[in-house]
Amino acid sequence: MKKLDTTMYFITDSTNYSEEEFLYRIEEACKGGITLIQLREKERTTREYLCLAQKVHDITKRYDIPLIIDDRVDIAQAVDAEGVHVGQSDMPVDIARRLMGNYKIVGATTKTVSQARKAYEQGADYLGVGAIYPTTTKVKTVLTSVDTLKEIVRAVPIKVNAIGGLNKDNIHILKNSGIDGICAVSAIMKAENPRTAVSELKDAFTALQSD
Ligand code: TZP
Ligand code: MG
Repeated sequence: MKKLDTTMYFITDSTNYSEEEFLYRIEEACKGGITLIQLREKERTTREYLCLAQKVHDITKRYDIPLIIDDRVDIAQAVDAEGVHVGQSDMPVDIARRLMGNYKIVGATTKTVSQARKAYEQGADYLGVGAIYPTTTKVKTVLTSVDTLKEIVRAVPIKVNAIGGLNKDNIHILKNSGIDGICAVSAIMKAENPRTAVSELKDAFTALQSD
């Protein structure tokens, strides 16, 4: 596995976009400087998910940005994606790790310290923790406090990203939390200009880390 950089992790949502517009936005986000991308599809058939994953991977490979597939180890393997992301109701991390092998990225969603420790022990490379703020993205989730996020950061030696309602104007609450990066869907996906949105969000996160 290449060195994992979760600093600016873009999670996609193709809802309400034509395929052409969706792929264009992904390419723009790549140009803006995302460091990791997750294809997250909840409504598609296996065939549709697979075809879209192939097209997305064709783009991300050109920019050397690792592609993570949400929920589906089989799709990740079928398109030789760089990794898979599993939630608490998906494939358990240890099984995902066994199926994906040691050279692929396995990420997990965790909302408590015990879930985080377990995911780490089972072989996760990074954790997504949230939702920090209420989100407009379709997801079954509850809010996670910044205090819990900080406890998780201290509890595991792997990368921890915050997720949920994050944008350039509200990530200041993550200052001194020790996180490695931020995950964003809407702030990039729904932006008028995804490329600019990425670079602004990335700048805001870098500023947070430095001052
Ligand atoms: N898990 C917790 S919140 C969330 C997921 C997948 C969605 C985040 O989307 P947004 O638009 O960045 O709030
Ligand atoms: Mg999932």
